Amino acid sequence: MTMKLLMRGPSPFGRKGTFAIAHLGLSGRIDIGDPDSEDHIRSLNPLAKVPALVRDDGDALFDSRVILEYLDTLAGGGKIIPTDTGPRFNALREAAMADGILEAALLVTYEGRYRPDQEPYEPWLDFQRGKIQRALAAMSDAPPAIDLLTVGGIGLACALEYMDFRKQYDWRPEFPALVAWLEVFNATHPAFADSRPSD
Ligand SMILES: N[C@@H](CCC(=O)N[C@@H](CS)C(=O)NCC(=O)O)C(=O)O
Repeated sequence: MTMKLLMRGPSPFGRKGTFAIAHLGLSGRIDIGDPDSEDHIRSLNPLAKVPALVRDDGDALFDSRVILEYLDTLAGGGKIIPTDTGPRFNALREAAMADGILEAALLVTYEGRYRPDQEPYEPWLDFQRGKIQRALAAMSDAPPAIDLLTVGGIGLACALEYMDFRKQYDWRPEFPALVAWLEVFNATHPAFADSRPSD
């Protein structure tokens, strides 16, 4: 049985996985597709979130951080998660910060999606946008490496393009250094564009 990464097209957490698969040269070993149904993803992940990676034995791994660590192991280790202590924990902290941006951005989107008949609750949106703003400022001051790509850079690139896509936070005017960072990222890793959601 081939391994399969289950995700849904626009999922930024899923994109971390689809891009990492390409970047690590694992495309021939792992299929990518949608879950068959909500019940399907629930049966694999009680949290009912994508992505989930179904392994050869049918067992599923989640969440995206665990999946990226597994992909790194499959690729021989030390590729997107450094092995030396200093760089390793720096990359893991960057990844945690990027995931925090994504979580806050997702909550901004869900505020409208799951309360469709109500006025947006601005204090909650501001609270989430404050997290995004502070984390982007920190990452703009010390951006993740691009050439020696780690989970930190993967997470940040997915977070920035997710906010371009869903428009939860207009980050470009405020953070020109990150605009430049993303341009170099895309030029250095053309496979990233292939993982961009289309809808
Ligand atoms: N911490 C999780 C977050 C995954 C997540 O929030 N996925 C979203 C799609 S981008 C989802 O499945 N949401 C459905 C839900 O919250 O029930 C990860 O890193 O994989």
